Amino acid sequence: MITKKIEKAINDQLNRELYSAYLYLAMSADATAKGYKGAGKWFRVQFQEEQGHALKFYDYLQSQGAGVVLNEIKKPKGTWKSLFEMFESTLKHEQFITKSLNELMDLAVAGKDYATQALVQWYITEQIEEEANDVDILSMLKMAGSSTGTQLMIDKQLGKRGAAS
Ligand code: OFO
Repeated sequence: MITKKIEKAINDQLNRELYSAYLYLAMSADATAKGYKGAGKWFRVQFQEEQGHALKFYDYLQSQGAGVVLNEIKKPKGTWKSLFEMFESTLKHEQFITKSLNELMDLAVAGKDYATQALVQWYITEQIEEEANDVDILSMLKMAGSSTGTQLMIDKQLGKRGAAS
């Protein structure tokens, strides 16, 4: 059983995860349209991962007999100037998600809600990997600079990303 306060906070986080999915689908479309098929695939896998994150909160709410509230999902931006800008926005967004998960954890700790703490810990651990991946990709893109050849090599590498688990 979870409190109404935690229920509302989880529903807000569920909406953020759905927005994340939406944002990465927009990036996938833009990258593919610009000829970066590898990045297009990378973001499509990320879109699927975020849907999984949203569903994990959804299932938890239902397992607790709490209500699922599906709010409006904000419209994401549609175009980015470069792959670098795209991954810069990705890292910034993930840092925002980490912050919101930390706040959710604070609420769960304050309410001595151990089940929610265990759930949110899973996401916090996942965020370490997500942010590290973005930092790695950004540093590769920084090294590539304006070299189209190197950017295309990185794009090819991004396209090797496997399906979402
Ligand atoms: Fe991109 O991470 Fe969800 O939580």
